[in-house]
Amino acid sequence: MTDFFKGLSQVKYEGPDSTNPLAYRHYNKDEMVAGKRMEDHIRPAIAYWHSFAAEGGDPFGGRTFDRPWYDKGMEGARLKADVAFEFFDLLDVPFFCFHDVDIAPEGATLAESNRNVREIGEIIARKMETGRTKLLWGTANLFSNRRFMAGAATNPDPEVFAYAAGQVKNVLELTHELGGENYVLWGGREGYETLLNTRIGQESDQMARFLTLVIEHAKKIGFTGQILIEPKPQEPTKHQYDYDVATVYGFLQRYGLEKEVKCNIEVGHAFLAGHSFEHELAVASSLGMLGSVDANRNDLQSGWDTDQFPNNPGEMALAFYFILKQGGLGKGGFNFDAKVRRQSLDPADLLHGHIGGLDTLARGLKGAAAMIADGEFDRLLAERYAGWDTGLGRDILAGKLSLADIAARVESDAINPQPRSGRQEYLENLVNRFV
Ligand code: XLS
Ligand code: NI
Ligand code: NI
Repeated sequence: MTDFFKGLSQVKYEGPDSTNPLAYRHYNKDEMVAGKRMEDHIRPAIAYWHSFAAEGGDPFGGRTFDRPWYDKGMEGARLKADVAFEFFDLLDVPFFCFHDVDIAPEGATLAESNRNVREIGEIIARKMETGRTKLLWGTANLFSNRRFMAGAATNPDPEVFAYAAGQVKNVLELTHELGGENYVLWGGREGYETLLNTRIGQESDQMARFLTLVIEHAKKIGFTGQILIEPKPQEPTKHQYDYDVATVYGFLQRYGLEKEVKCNIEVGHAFLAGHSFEHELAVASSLGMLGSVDANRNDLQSGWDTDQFPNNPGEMALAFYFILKQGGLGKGGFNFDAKVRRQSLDPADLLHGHIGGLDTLARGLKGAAAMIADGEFDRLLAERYAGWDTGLGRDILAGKLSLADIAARVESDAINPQPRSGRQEYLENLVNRFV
């Protein structure tokens, strides 16, 4: 045991009336909701980077946090791993996620960096054997080092592509060995700053080649997890290629990869793309692309990815509505891609952030389950589209009528459609009844 979390004990469910700030008030992992344990619905994960690698910097100032593993190389990385696994146990959360550079320091060469990652990977593997924490997903950081400033797969220099491939091979294999259920590709700096020095078509081909190589290698090593792309419209580059779910789907289809990959949808990224979170989930679900979620929220004033903890149960209820409707996230889960603010210095602040986030998810889940059990939404939706199930609507959709046939039908039957209320306010009030 380290003494980082000294004096803090495992967070337990105490119910909505509890005033203990270090207890769950809604997240009750064994509670049955819609036929499944709450933990099995949410499959929450802790992000190694935000909780243990981030230093509290912003564009105007550097490190504010003081952690005993900073600047200590491999020794620091070992201490960080000890503290991370103590944290997973304290929160009693079943999963974590990591990038290669979160767990081990980069070396002078790819070989040295990969060796460092493997060495800490061994330590993590031993912790996972004795503990209950599992790996939701692994990923490679292909954006922090200056070599990636013009992208990884989409870099004008093929040697950068090759270097990135060498990193991904290592993390994908480690993810597989640790029993990871997914492998994520967020498009770090795959995008551009100015079109004056960028060939869009060429970069798209490079990105598809890279993804194809990853898919092939995953198959070769027997990785049966999901490969996930995480859309984001901007930041760090001015324009990110994986803009949103629909853009990613178009890209995958163009290269014949749409059956191989799903999406990891992040709340704040949806918002940056000018969508709502539930929009991205609904689109992904309708395309069979909803794989996993990065849970967080953005500050609505700031216009960038602030990665704050979720705190809006209503938004999460709509999210869970679409997730429950598609029968759950399968191998996916809810990764807290969220960090405490730079003035939140204390180890306990890490607990508060995750406790609030989990309670918010729990309320959302229960709200959505109640919405579905009540049945009114489904009934009204079915009623709204009922015309398409019979007669004219069915014949149009089945392709039985030409444009001329339809026009003739309108005249012969004197069709004169009468508008019906969309009842939005009624529906919004109905949501609030359940949240
Ligand atoms: C950054 C992304 C990143 C990915 C993992 O905006 O959200 O944290 O989830 O590389
Ligand atoms: Ni993310
Ligand atoms: Ni993000």
